[in-house]
Amino acid sequence: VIVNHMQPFSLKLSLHNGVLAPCNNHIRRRLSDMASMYADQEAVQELLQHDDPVLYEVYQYDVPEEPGQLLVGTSVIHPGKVGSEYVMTKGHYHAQRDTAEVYLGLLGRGHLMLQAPEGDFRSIPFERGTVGYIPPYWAHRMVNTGNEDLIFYVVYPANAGHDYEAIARRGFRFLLVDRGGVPTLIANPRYGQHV
Ligand code: PAN
Ligand code: ZN
Repeated sequence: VIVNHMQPFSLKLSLHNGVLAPCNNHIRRRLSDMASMYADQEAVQELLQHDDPVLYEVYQYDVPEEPGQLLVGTSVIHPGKVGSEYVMTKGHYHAQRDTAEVYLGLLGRGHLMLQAPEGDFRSIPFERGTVGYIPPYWAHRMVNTGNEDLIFYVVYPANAGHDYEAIARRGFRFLLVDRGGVPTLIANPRYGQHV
């Protein structure tokens, strides 16, 4: 008996620019959408006086958010820094904490930062061909440490949902900053103290 009438489908993913077609959910995140998340608030204000740049984009093909379904999408993080901190995603826990995710690097260079609720932290270097496995319960954020777009493909349970609140409030334990051209992890001086 067929209980699920959803039809099979295919999408085209551009391996050059990450665009997914068709795409029914295109998200653009600007600096003003995550201004409080960068450590150097003077640099944020300085940048916002001139411009409100798009920092990253997500192309996703939404399907019903029910158990058993999978969401697929690409993320394109543009290169750059806010102060000495590299451009990054907001980062989140899945609202449904016991859901995992897979990231596949397609273009560019970066680091996948992961943090468990107890504070355990990992940073995984990412490049074309890297497969990152994000286990259930781990918060995750991608950082573009290169000078071109960082593009990666993701697959995760459609009922996972996103909890941005905890990361917006506490941040990650470490920041990824440019120290003389070398991506370097430093302790986050504001960890646990965001507004
Ligand atoms: C990814 C992320 C995407 C953007 O699809 O949602 O890279 O990052 P933020 O959602 O943290 O802004 C994913 O992890 N989905 O679950
Ligand atoms: Zn996720």
